[in-house]
Amino acid sequence: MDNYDKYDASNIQILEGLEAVKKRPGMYIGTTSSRGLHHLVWEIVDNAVDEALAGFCDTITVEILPEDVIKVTDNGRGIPVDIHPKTGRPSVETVYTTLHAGGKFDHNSYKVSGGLHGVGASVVNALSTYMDVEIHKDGKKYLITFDHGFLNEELKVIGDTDKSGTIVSFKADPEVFIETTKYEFEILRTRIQQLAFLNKGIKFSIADLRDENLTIFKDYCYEGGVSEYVAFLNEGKDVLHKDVAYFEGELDNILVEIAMQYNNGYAQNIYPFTNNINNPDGGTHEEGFKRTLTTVLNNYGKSNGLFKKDESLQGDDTREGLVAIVSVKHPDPQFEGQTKSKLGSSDARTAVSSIMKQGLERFLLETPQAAKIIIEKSLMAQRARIAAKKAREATRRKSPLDALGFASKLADCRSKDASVSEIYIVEGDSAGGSAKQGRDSEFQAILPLRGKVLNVEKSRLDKALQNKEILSMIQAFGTGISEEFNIENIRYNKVVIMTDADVDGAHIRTLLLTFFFRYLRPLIERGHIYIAQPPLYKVQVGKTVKYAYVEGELEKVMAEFKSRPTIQRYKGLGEMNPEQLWETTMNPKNRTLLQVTLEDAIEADRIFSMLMGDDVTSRREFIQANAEYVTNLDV
Ligand code: 0RA
Repeated sequence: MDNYDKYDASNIQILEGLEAVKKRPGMYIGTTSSRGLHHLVWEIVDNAVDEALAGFCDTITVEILPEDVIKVTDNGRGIPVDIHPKTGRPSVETVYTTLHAGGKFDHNSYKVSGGLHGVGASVVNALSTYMDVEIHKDGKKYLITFDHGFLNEELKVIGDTDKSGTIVSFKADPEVFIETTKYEFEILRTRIQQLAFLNKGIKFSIADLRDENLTIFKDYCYEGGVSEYVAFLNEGKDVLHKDVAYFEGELDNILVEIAMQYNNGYAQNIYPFTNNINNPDGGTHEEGFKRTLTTVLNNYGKSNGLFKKDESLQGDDTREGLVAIVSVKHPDPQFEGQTKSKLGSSDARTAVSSIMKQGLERFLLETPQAAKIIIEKSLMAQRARIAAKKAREATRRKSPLDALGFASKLADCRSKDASVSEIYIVEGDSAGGSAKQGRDSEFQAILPLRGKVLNVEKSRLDKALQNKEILSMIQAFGTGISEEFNIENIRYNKVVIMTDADVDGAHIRTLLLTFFFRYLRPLIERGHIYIAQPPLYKVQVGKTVKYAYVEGELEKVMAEFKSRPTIQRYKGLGEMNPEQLWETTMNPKNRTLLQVTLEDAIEADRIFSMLMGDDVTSRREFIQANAEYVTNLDV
C-alpha cells in the first residue's frame, strides 16, 4: 500500500506538514550539519524530560546503537494510545505525524520540549528513515512504526507488560543529513550530564553500543541538582567557602533554582538556563540574580559594619571568582534577540529576585564565616577595579608609540580593511623577524612576543594589563577590553597564533588561549582566533622541497621522491628562512590554519582552569585521562 493511501482528506494537513519539513529541514532544526543531527536526539529526550518534570518518570536512557540508530527509553506513563478526537487516529500516531501536536495532551506546565528549539517529535520522524515507538501502558506493550515520517505499521498490541514507559528508536535520514549521520559520544554525554545537573533526582544514562568491542556506558543522577553542578564547575579550584549556596522556590508558576560558590580566581561565570536550555546572552533571570546579589551584599556589609563610611559595592565587584547557575522553569518563556538566546520574560526577573533575596539573606546569616569572606573578596575586587580602570584607559589605541612609554613591536599591515587583515602573534624575536620579512605586508601584521605571556588564570585584570605582551595585543586588536570592549573596532579578521611545534610552543599557545578565553571571549566565539601550523619536516632532493606537517606524514612525503631525500626536522620557527615560513605557514594558498572554536564554553572553562590553575593533582589526572582531548581543544 502506498503511504499516501493511509491518509484521508481530513488528514491532508499532516502530509503538508511532513513535506514542508522534508523540503526545508533547516527551518525546523536550524541546520542539517552534525549539529542538526544531534538536535534530533534532544527533541526526543526533551519529551521524556517533560514527563519526568511532570512527576511521572525518573529514569531516562539514551543508547547509540550500531549504524547510529538512537534509542531513547523512559519509564513514564507511556504516550497516550487512545483515539484522538480531532484526527480519529491513535494519539501517538497524531503526535508523531503532526507538526506541533505535543502540547495538547500535556498538562504539565514546565514543558522543555516545544520551548526554545522545540519542534516536536514529528520533525524527527519526518527526517528519519525509520522510527519505531513502543509504549508500555496499562498492562500492554504497543508498537507503531514509521517510514520517512509516514505511518508504516499501524498501532498494535505486541504483548503484555507490568511496566510503563516509552521507547523511541530512530535512524537519521542520510539523504537529509548529507554531511554526517555519525553521532559524537562526547556531545551526547556532556548534554546528558548537564540535563542530570539541571533536573535533580532524575536518573540519566547514555550508552555507546556501536562497537561491540568497545561499549561505553555512563550514568548520572544528582540529588543536589545545580548545587552539584557548581561544585563540578569549581572542581580543582580553591573555593572560598566549602558549602555551595543553594536557593530554590516557586513564584507565579515559575520554578527557580540558584546555586553559587566563590573561588579564589577572578573570572565571573554565571550560567543562566530557561527550561534546561542555556541562555548565553542572559536575560531577565540573570539580571534579577545580579541585581539582588549586589543589593543583598551591600545591605549585609552596611548593617554588619564591614564597610568604611560611604563605601558600597558595584555589581562587578560582587562577581569576581563567582560560579553560579541560575535555572528557571517557566511555563511560557519569551525570548529576545535573533538567536533567542536571551530571556525576556519580566516575571522571571521578579521570581529570581525574590527567591534569591530570601535565600541569600538566610545563607549569609547562617554562615557568617562565608559572608565575611565574600564581602572581603568583593572589597578587594572593588579596589582592583579602580586600579584597572586607570590601567585600561592606557590601552586605548592612540598611536604606535603609546602613553605607557614602550614601543609595541607590532609591524602593522598597510590595509585598513579589517575584513582582509590578519595579525600573526609570533613567539620569539627571531621567528618574529622571519615572519616580518616573509609576510605579505599588504594584509598581514606581525606582533612578536618577547617575554612570557602572563598566566591570566592567576591574575586579575589590572595586573594582566601591566603585562607588556598582553597590553600590546589589546592595543593591536583595537577592540578594547572589559567594559570598553567593542567588537566593531576589531582591526583584524584573523588573529593567528604562531608558535613552535614543541612543548614550550604549546605552553605559550595555552596561555594565549586562556587570555583570549577570559578577556576576549567574543573573538573565539566569532571565530577570529586561529592557530598556524608550521611544518615539522623539510624533505628535499636537489631543488625540490616538500614539507610534512604532522608526525605520520613524513613517510608519505619521503615516498613521493624517487631517490633518497634529505630530511630536516624543524625545531622551531626560527630555523625557517622568511621564504620558507611564508610558503609553508603564512601563504593563504598553501597554509592550513586551525580555527579555534568553543562548542561548549562551559566545558572549556573547566579545562582551562584545570590546565592553568593551582591544583596540580587534578591537572595531572586530567591530562592523563584526556591526553587526546586536550590536543583537540588546543586546536
Ligand atoms: C501526555 C499524557 C500522558 C503521557 C504523555 C504525555 C507522555 C509523553 C511522552 C513522550 C515521551 N515519553 C512520554 N511519556 C508520556 C499520559 C496520558 C495517560 O495517562 O494516559
